[in-house]
Amino acid sequence: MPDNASAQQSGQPAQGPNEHYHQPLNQPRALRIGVAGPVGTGKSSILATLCRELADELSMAVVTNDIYTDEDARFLRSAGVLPTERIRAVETGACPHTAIRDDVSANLDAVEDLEEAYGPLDLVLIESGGDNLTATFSPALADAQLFSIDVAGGGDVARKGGPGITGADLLVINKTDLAPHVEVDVAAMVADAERARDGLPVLALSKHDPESIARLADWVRAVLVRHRSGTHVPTDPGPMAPHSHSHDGS
Ligand SMILES: Nc1nc2c(ncn2[C@@H]2O[C@H](COP(=O)(O)OP(=O)(O)O)[C@@H](O)[C@H]2O)c(=O)[nH]1
Ligand SMILES: [Mg+2]
Repeated sequence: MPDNASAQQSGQPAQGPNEHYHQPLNQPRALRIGVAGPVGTGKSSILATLCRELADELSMAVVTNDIYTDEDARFLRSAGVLPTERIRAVETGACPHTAIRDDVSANLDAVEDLEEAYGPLDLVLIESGGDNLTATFSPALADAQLFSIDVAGGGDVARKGGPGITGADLLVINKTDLAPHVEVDVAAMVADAERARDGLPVLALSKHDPESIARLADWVRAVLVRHRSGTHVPTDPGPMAPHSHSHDGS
């Protein structure tokens, strides 16, 4: 149903399972959302959660990036949240951050293959390999990006900055259910993050907290509305931590 629902929304005729689809030139391609952040902060879990929440209303696919394995793709396939063939792994070799930032061709090929095979797609989620704490997506690959940190990393992570924390379209402070166990004050962590982000949104999330999951899904829906109306502008959080100095020659 999601394929047909999407096709009808976009004015395309509904298709049978064996028909081959080509993206019409005048139709916006799928929204591509990147999910970055340090290893273990819950990126794969966020992808699984979003698939669970949105796959009934949107036609979706997933691309994962791993150094030598397809571990993340296998986790997501076994979670049963999307048809397995809609989950592709890009094996990046030594530098997963390069594959999402400097040379995004393998990722773009994976996204385009998925669109060709299962299109029209509404949403493609891309998980970063996460070998680098500050890795961010190139806007040539991700239209919008979410950066994930977790309370288990300590309450001061949000204050330490870095391009994902300060500039990603959404900062997720994940695993809030663990906060009491690691003596972190979630409200203070959110406030620190908000100060670092100059008005960009911050979301306290736990896979065990349905309200927070609903807010995450609503953020994706809102980006999709802007993407479809042509008002969403992909931005680059930047390759390095922000710094301030004058460029006016003074
Ligand atoms: N308690 C708790 N654990 C979580 C949450 N999200 C993810 N995890 C766990 O954190 C670990 C790492 O998650 P994963 O999604 O693989 O992180 P990734 O390396 O960033 O992709 C796994 O054991 C998850 O079950 C959460 O909201 N709460
Ligand atoms: Mg993962």
